[in-house]
Amino acid sequence: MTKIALVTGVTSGIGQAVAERLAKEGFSLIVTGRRKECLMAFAKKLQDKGISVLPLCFDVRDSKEVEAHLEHLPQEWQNIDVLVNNAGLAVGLNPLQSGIIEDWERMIDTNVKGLLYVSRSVLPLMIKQQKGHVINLGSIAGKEVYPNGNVYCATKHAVDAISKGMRMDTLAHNIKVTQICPGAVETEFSMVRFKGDKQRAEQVYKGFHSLKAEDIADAIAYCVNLPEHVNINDMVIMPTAQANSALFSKK
Ligand code: NDP
Ligand code: 8X3
Repeated sequence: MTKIALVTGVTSGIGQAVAERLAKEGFSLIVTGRRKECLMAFAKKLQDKGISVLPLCFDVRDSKEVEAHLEHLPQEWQNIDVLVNNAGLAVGLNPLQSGIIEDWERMIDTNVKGLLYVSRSVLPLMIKQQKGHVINLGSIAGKEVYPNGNVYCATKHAVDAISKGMRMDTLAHNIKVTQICPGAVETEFSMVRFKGDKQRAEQVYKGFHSLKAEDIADAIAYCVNLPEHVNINDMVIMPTAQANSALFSKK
């Protein structure tokens, strides 16, 4: 039987690369995002290759929308084998004392509450099957705090804690929980963080070889393809030129 993966946030970056990679691995895909045109175009691209795709357009911050979409899936899409909780963002890079409350709320609502809402809807489906694999996108920012990273780092530390808690709570149900923690990956991430300031965003990835979204997709494919009895709990993946969240070798 074809396996089903649900990947959140496939309209760009890591989520898109992961969905493409899992399609190559033979999965049918439930894909999500807010930008409807991007989402539908991406779904069509995969469907044109003969892959079964169910695109669902919703905002992970809205618990009612999440419930409406994920708790009423067509019967043939309910046996989800893999959930990739990828949708997330950083907004701003300000000292805490001059932080923008709206930015904090966007990050907390998306990275923490959104991931919880999606998991709350999907885990019961996995428990019903007594199997499943949840992959949470954490970050090096969930392992270390860097200057001005305050709230983004806090949300990714929360993902770290939620991943550990989820692993404990679903242990008896044969569910794997993997956290993937990348360093700098060149995606739309910095454009979003700097609110469309292209020059500032490009600066982040200048002078070193950053990770590409496909590198993270490779790592996720590795985790997903392991034998039934093996789980990677936690994976920190860095560019060779990045030692920790703040230290880079830039030429
Ligand atoms: P991108 O900005 O390229 O992609 C983010 C994706 O998340 C988009 O598809 C976006 O879709 C979706 N998304 C954002 N907010 C929402 C929302 N409220 N509801 C639904 N979907 C949403 O960034 P990345 O690919 O880099 O980021 C993916 C994940 O990886 C994030 O969790 C990020 O924190 C994490 N990460 C990124 C790193 C990096 O350096 N790039 C490093 C470590 C971790 P849309 O706008 O259509 O809703
Ligand atoms: C994204 C990587 O180092 O900008 O999570 O926080 S970092």
